[in-house]
Parts: sequence; structure tokens; C-alpha cells
Amino acid sequence: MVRYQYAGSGFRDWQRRAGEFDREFLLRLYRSMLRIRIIEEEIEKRYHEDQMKTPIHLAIGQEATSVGCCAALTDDDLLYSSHRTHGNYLAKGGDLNAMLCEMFCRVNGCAGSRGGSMHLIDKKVGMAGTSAIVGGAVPIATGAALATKMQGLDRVCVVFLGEAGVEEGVTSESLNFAALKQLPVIYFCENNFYSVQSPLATRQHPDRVIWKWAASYGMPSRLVDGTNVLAVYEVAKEAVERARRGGGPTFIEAPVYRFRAHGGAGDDSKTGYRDVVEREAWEQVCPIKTYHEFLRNAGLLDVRTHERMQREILDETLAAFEFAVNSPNPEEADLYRNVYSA
Ligand SMILES: Cc1ncc(C[n+]2csc(CCOP(=O)(O)OP(=O)(O)O)c2C)c(N)n1
Ligand SMILES: [Mg+2]
Repeated sequence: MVRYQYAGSGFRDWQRRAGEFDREFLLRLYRSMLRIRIIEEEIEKRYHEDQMKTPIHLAIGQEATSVGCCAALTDDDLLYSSHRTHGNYLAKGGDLNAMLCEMFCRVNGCAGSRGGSMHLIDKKVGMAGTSAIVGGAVPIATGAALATKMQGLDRVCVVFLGEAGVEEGVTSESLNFAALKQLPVIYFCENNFYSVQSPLATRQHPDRVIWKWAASYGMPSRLVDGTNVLAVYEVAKEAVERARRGGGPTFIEAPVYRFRAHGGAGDDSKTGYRDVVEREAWEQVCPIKTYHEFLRNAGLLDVRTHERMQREILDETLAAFEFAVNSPNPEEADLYRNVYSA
């Protein structure tokens, strides 16, 4: 049974708007999505070797949300996220070598090899941190936005959460507080309809439409096609501009679909919690595929440029894996450094 269908209109209305954007910018968005996809596919390919000492949650199929949103941010803006982190980290400009070292548990890891895939951080580019606790990053981003406002900084804080993050009490508290205090924070909800293997319909009442629920806290709330990188960019840009000029928080809900299992490599649809036909239908509106068609139709991307891009990204990816596997393991004496316990 197909439960969740794509309800967007793709790039149909965007073709006539192609000229509004700079070609370099449009290609940069494409490259960024393709890069995330190629890197994650390589992670997936090697995961069974069991050299990566971390659980993984691939965002294959969800690249447009990370890339579209981060294109509206500067390095000074802060990004927080959950357990499905790779796309967020890379789109924000996080260091690939440091990310892979973290996953291989090597000394050059971005979290000192303590955190693995679910705890990525790169302060230089405003990748402020990720949390494996569902909804856990939401109050942290809200607190960062409070600090931003109190210190009078020109900075916007963004937090990615899955639709299950909405079910955590702390998310309600955070939205209420952010609206009350008019904080410069954006709640970006990637609604992929599943929490591990539980469909949304078994977890939230059908009358509770997520973006409308968020609006009831007293903040602008938007629904945007999460497979359309340009639509995401536009909505994020509007929210960022509002936050910067003191206009307070925004909530964004973006329907997306993950093409792989909740965790690990490969797809798990055959276990029966979702229909393979449902996944295949969403693959037809893959954010990279549809945007590629848009660029080709607009005459902005030719076959050779595309092939060169793929080659460059794959070379970069393989070199980063090489760097990670050749980085040393942490020293035993370092085990308790930076570990705090009360
Ligand atoms: C507070 C809490 N409860 C349960 C879990 C176990 N868990 C890890 S990921 C996940 C699913 C979260 O779904 P969603 O927020 O929609 O993100 P998605 O995995 O779909 O990207 C759950 C229940 C957890 N990590 N933290
Ligand atoms: Mg989900």
C-alpha cells in the first residue's frame, strides 16, 4: 500500500524563472547535492567492511533540503542537526576529511573520534553540532539564538529536525520560547513520513498538519517541496532575512523521502513497513535527477561539464577515504581527554 505520495509540482513553474539566478550559483547547488550523494554512496559501499566504527543514517534522497537551506546561510550562521547528519555537515561547508576520520574513529576526526557519524561539528564554518537524541538539538539551537540576540550578533541559528522531532515535548517548549522572545532561529523539519519503521499516521493525528501546528505558536510557518532545491532556497532565504532583521523565528516543513533504510546500508522496505512501490515513486522525483533535468532544459549544464563534475567529486571522495584510513588510531592515553562526567 502506498501511504505517502509526492504532492509537489517539480520544476514545472521554475523553468521560466531560470534567468533570475546566476548560472554559477545554480551549478553550485547541483554540485553540492551531487557531492553529498556520491560521498554517501561511497560510505554505503564500504560500510559492510566494518572499518567505520559508527552507526550511519544516510540522507540519500534528501539532499535538496540541506543544500537549499545552507545556500541561504553564511559561515557565521550556526547550523544544528540530528542523527541524519552527513548532508547537513557537508552543505554547511564541513571538512570532508575530518568527517570521514570521525567515522573511521581516527585522530583527525572532527569530534576527536569520540562522536561518530551522529556527532559532527566544524566550528570554522558554523556547523555547530548534531545530536543523536531525537529533538535534542532543538533547544540547543534555541539557546544559541537567545545568546545571539542578547549579544546583539548578526547571526541566524538553524536546526534540522525530522518529523519525529516534532513529537518531543522539548520542541513545543522551544517553539513557544522562540516566538515569545522573537529569536533569530529557523526550525527546519524534514518530513520523510517515517520514524525508523513507524509511519507518521501511527504517531500523529491526521488533523495535525505539522507546518500549521507550528504556526499556532505564533511564528511564520511554511510548507515547501523538499525535493526542489530552488524552492527550499527561496523559503530559507526569506526566513533568514526575517531573522536577521529582528523579525523572529520561522518554521519550515519540507516533505522528503529517504531512499535507504533508517540506519545502515541498503534499503529495508522489503521488511514490510513501507511499500517498495512507494519508494520507487519517490525515486522518480529524486532531487538530483529533477534538478539535473531542469538545468539541462535551461541549457545550463552540458554532458561534458556534468561528467567532469562527477569525476572531480569521485576523486575528492576517494582521496578523503584514503586520508581517513591512513590516519592513526587514537592513543589509549587519550581515552578520557575531553570526556566529562559528574
Ligand atoms: C529521544 C529519542 N527517542 C528515540 C530515539 C531512537 N531514534 C533514533 S532515530 C529515530 C527516528 C527519528 O525520526 P525522525 O525524527 O523523523 O528522523 P528521520 O530518521 O526520519 O530522519 C528514533 C526514534 C532517540 N534517538 N532519541
Ligand atoms: Mg522521519
